[in-house]
Amino acid sequence: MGTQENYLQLGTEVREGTALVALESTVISHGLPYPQNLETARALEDVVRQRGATPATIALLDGKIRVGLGQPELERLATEKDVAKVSRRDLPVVLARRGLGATTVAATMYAAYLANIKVFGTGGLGGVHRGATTTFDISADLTELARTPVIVICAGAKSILDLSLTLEYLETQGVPVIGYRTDELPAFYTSRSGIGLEARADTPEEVARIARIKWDLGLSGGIVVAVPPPPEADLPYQEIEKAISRALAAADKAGVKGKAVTPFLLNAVRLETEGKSLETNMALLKNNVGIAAEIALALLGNGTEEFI
Ligand code: PSU
Ligand code: MN
Repeated sequence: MGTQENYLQLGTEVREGTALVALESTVISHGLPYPQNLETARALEDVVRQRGATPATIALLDGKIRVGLGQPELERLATEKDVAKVSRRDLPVVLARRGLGATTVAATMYAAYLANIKVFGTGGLGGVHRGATTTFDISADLTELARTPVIVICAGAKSILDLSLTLEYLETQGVPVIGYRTDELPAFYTSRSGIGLEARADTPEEVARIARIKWDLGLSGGIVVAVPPPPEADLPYQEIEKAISRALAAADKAGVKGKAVTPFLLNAVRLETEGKSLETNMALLKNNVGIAAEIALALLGNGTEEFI
């Protein structure tokens, strides 16, 4: 791997583990409030371990991409005020200044690829923002999915985004979006979006098989596995939509731009829906990383019997 190794530091558990599951850190530093962010970061690692897989939480620290963090690093990410939000473009900049950085889906995918990790569990994906036709605000998560070979297990995306345009963009970029035990794109807090999906898988093995074939064919890039929130945490569509419109109006009024848009909206939605939405957020994260662990284990099987 040449000089890339100079910037990559794997934790002991990651070096020794199999069935690795990447976990992101932007959700810790910019997606959830303290102390639920720290509790969730720990709980997600535990869920992965309980399923027999190995968690690899990813962040930037002291000029290295750290893959597998200890408790002190998780605590710093959860509590420090000026943690950089690191997407693909920010990786070299924050490494050069040896800053503390929380990785987005895009940067976590790239780091996972460097560490040879194929599976990544998280909450929500970035996407095409509403009004992107004039703002050009399209998350780098989508272009990363087009080029980096990692399976991202998530609850779709929040409807702070234009979900139809997000799907169109992923189609253009050749990224399969697979509904996990569903035929409808989940909209993060709710299993309902009204948008149908053409691909579906009902078992981790089916997902592993699709991934194996994609990569065997030499098709570059990732795969989205979209998992609805667990039934007990599924919130009514109407309730969430109201909160999201208010959050969007607040962002518009405040003139928020660039990388600040998503954290601003996440925070505004959380304040609008206090309590319940946070519970849903934590529940779906745990559910998603558990499924990610199962997919990582399924990928270990060689799967040849399916092709005989
Ligand atoms: N959506 C969520 N929760 C999150 C994020 C998105 O519901 O925590 C985070 C993820 O890290 C994602 C990033 O990769 O925001 C996208 O930011 P942007 O839209 O600036 O690309
Ligand atoms: Mn953006």
